[in-house]
Amino acid sequence: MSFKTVQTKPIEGQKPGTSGLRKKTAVFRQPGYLENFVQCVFDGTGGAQGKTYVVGGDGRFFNAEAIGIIIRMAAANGVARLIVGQDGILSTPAVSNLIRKFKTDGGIILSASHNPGGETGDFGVKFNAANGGPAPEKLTDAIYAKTLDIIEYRIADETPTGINQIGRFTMGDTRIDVIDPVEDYETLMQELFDFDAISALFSGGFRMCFDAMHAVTGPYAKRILEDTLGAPAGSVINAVPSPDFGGGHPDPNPVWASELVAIMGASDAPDFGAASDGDGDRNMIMGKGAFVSPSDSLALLTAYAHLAPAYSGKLAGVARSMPTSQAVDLVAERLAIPCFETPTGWKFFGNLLDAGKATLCGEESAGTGSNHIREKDGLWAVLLWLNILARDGRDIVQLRQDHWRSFGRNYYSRHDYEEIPADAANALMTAFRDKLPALTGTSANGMQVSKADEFAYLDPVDQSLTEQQGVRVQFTDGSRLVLRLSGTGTQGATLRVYLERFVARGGDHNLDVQEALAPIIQAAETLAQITKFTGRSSADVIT
Ligand code: G16
Repeated sequence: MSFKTVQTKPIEGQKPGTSGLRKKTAVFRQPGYLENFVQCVFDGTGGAQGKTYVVGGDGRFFNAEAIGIIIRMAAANGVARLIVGQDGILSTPAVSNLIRKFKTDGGIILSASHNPGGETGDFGVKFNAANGGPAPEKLTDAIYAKTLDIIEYRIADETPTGINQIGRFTMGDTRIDVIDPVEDYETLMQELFDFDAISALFSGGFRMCFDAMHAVTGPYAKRILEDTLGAPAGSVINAVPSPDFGGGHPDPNPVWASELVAIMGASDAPDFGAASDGDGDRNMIMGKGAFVSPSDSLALLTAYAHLAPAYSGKLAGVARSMPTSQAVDLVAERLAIPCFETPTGWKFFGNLLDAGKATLCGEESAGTGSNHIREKDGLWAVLLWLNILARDGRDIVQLRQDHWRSFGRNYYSRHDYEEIPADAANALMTAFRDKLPALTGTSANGMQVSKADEFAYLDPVDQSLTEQQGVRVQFTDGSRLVLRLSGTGTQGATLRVYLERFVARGGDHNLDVQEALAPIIQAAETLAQITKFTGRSSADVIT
């Protein structure tokens, strides 16, 4: 086994965003691009000598090649042991679990999550720390700093050939364990949930459809839902992962998961529908003809989590990202538990989970999870829902209706303006930010502004301060408007407009969502002048 040191130069733009480094696949395939970044991950986290890492990805185009490069670099950098999913496949939640279970020094995940894959799609690399969670900002800052003055990387000459078979091989002093990607994850799920109750639900005739969107959860869902729990064969659709996700966009929302939406809208729809994304950390939940918004799902899961064995005691607390609707706040208040509001990005939940301050966390962007790992977890959310439905007995649509009757409904939607020029997006945000101090007390589209500010987060555990995390306008009737720029896009800028309107108990909870939100949509246009700055008269994606 021979290793070499390759001279290199800094490559511009290797700054990790909301969730790792995401770029066009073609950018990652440029000579030295991946190698530079991986060397900086090793160097920026204190060196790789003697360490143990988990490595896996969502199977998108370039996954296998990238895993090969990472194994060669790990061997040349003196890594003691790598745990790699067979064929280089591991879902993001599975990586988080393996890091924690085997107490490794961290893990490298190859994915651009819900972004499309393929030669012309996106690719990504994310480092997760020893707690199993996405690297916190101090680590990503240290990695980025290394990318600015890197001069060389180390790599083995030989390409590993053993990752397609479960077993063990070595490269130099590095031991590589190739494992079944599903086994340890399934064991964890069995510890958390009442599998007997869910099996009984299926044997009683309950039907579901899980859309794996040609992405990584296919093998996980098939094994757990169909083989172990007894869901009828065919309950999991699009179950074979493909390098370009079957040409689709593996983002589980009503726009991109249109096949599931059609199935759940048919007259013979199954009782329950769900989907997950490219790397398996997001989820979408549906009942017959009904989309359960991620914010409502978080609120309902918080209200009924006690029906699952792992959450039968009192929850320590709950956390949501700032733009997520305030529906869960109402549940937390009734349960008398704290509710934390964090910036967008799962990494901000890590400290709260590690400190035992929160048990459940969730985001409007289809992420829900708990203290079982340090990532959001798509299949976990599906299993928690199944556990609740099995124990409660009500149908999911009825359960949600009863919830609104008891707590009121937070109508919610997100409008995305994609691939707008970065200059225009920044100008819009700057102009809006400048208006904030004068907004309180004024009215927009007939609604009174009670508060207008830019969200900054003081982490209650390590006291770190994160600023400029979204501009928000609160109205006196409980409605809310939030604007921020996405940190996960790979082309231009994406403006996200988050809209929320609260209708209290006794009000009409069955309005069309966009109609219910019309006054706030109009207020967003008046205050932020979206059409003027972006040249767009409507959003590209409305979820
Ligand atoms: C990532 C983060 C999430 C975040 C989402 C959207 O998800 O892990 O915490 O909510 O991006 O971020 P943005 O609004 O900045 O695009 P994923 O599933 O893409 O890893």
